[in-house]
Amino acid sequence: MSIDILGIVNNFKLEGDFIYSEVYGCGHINDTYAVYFKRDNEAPIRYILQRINTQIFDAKELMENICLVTDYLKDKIKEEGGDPARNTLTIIPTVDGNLYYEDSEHGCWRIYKFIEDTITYQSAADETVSRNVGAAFGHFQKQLADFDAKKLYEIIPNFHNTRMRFDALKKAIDSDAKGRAESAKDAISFALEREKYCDVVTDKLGTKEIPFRVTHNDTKLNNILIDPDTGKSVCIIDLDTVMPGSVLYDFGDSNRFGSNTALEDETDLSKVSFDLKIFKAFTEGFLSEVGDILTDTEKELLAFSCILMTYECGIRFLADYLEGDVYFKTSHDTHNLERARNQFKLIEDMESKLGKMREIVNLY
Ligand code: ADP
Ligand code: GN1
Ligand code: MG
Repeated sequence: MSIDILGIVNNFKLEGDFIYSEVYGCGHINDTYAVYFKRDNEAPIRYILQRINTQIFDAKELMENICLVTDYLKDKIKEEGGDPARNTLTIIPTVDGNLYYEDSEHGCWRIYKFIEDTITYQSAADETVSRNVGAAFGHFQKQLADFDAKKLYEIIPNFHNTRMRFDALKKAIDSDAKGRAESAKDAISFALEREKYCDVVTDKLGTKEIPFRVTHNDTKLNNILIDPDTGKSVCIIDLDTVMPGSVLYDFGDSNRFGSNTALEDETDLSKVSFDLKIFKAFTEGFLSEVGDILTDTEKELLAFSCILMTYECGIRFLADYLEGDVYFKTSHDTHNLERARNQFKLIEDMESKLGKMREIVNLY
């Protein structure tokens, strides 16, 4: 079914006349487009248009969260002498003043200012970028330290509850709805053998040995826009999952993706490995911002958190494969299985490097 982009963008307060749109970016969740507008005597302008994935998110709650967080961040950025129009997302309201537009088929659409002159990476960048990204995610943590988490909806409850992700995987294996379990035997055994990882962080959150903080929860490297000239972070995007969580989720998830020498869906597993130099640079940047805030228990678990978040993501891909690709966007039938195998290869490599990873954390 073709989408009437013009009919959608006409509902927003935008400058100029619509020219065309293109599918944009590599996100797994929302449908993202760049939409181009021409203006009199000025260069054309583009915006980011997204159809919110309403199978996953309640659009109203989601956009209220993002509005609160970006308003808060804009004040912080101003205080710091930054550029609030570039250093965080800007929601463009609808002509009726709403945060999103709902079409006649209940599709929910939002528009952000397009942050120009930036790039995203899809796997390990260089050490300078990694250090900067670590510092940027650490700084984000600091900026939100005093944000009142009670104001936020828990937009996806138990998002990083690895035990619940594990139980969901077991259910998917048992029901084997698409008859795919046989083809994923290797990945299933790998996941089941590592059940011991599930409760390490959630147990400590439960006993308050680890504090809840306001965290991003989806810190993969393509959720940060980088200045191609300086390699510095311009903007942390994809604020959909900002909610209370553990700092270990943000640290671990960022390294899951950003310290992988290969793409997340690389099928040549000989290319998949955990790059200790990139990890070291990230850790240095991250701890330069939050080293004095984190508790000893959090610091002790930083290295392990990379394994945990890779494990959690791997079992989510695997469960989605078994359930018939109902959650993550895929381009072919075995895509989620390939992603799961990729994450599991990365875990094997991290397991053999965990001692070194801990030594690196201790340096900072
Ligand atoms: P998803 O939730 O599907 O991952 P994202 O919000 O991360 O969607 O957006 C997908 C991609 O679109 C990003 O990785 C980035 O490349 C691009 N993008 C998103 N928002 C902006 C923006 N405001 N300016 C420039 N690029 C953006
Ligand atoms: C999704 O939205 P995106 O593509 O940045 C997912 C993350 C996974 C990631 C794996 C809301 O992130 O949790 O770690 O894919 N986001 C959501 O690449 O589920
Ligand atoms: Mg994203």
